[in-house]
Amino acid sequence: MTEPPALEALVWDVDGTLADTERDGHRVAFNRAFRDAGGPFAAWDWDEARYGDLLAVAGGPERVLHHWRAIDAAGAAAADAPARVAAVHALKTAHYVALVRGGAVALRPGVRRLIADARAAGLRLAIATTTTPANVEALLRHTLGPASPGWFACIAAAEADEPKKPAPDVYRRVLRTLGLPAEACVAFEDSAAGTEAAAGAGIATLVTRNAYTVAHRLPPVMADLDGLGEPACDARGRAVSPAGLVDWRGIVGLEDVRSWHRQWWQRATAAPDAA
Ligand code: XBP
Ligand code: MG
Repeated sequence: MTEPPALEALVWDVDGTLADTERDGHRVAFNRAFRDAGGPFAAWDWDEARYGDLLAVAGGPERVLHHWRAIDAAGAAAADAPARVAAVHALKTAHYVALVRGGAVALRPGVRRLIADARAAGLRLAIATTTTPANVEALLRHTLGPASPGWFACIAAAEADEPKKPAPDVYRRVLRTLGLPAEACVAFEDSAAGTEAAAGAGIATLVTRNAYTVAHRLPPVMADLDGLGEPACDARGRAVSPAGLVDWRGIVGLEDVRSWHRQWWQRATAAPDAA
């Protein structure tokens, strides 16, 4: 068995992982944009359940087009449809940024603590997200402070022509930018698509499920939890151990992340008959 690589970087998903942004942030922003845009969008109003279904489609513009095709295939196929989608999504991003700046979205428990501990320990930080760059900037600045975007060695957000999660492209872009092998990183994700993207890039993943992703079927992960936990509020779930995934409860600290990362790679590199 080869010695597992040292952990050098934490790679964070944004929506649903750093913060529960979808229900009270993105969904509200979309609905406000639909009202502003009028025309074919004037009567649209995504409730929590419909938005939860639409989260299966990565990317806001893609989500709008998917819904439009479902309710009016001819309208969605019109020559001006792409421009209308782009325009309503630009309105949505403006509303989302305003909502974040207005305090509509808070970091999930434990995120601020773990990021601070990782920085103090000299680990590098990165972001791998499907969302629009302006959304990441607004969330980081409003929740972690104006200097916080500079804490991240790489902020990989939605880029034209790059396949979105569950494609691994955004995580591979982070690895290239960091100049690190996948084995030296841990990804933090909330969803099946995000975890598949990280796994596709070969990165061990710690999942913190949320209300929208509680029932997602995941590929193998190093930890499958309901959060990172904080004093008086333990995280619960399962985490890797020499015996495989076992029940775990507590407050996720950097040493837990390091231990799970080490055990994940020990199991991954163990000779098959030793497993
Ligand atoms: C979540 C997404 C994004 C957001 C909406 O990204 O899929 O599409 O829901 O943001 P992740 P946009 O979990 O990878 O952070 O409207 O800017 O796409
Ligand atoms: Mg996510």
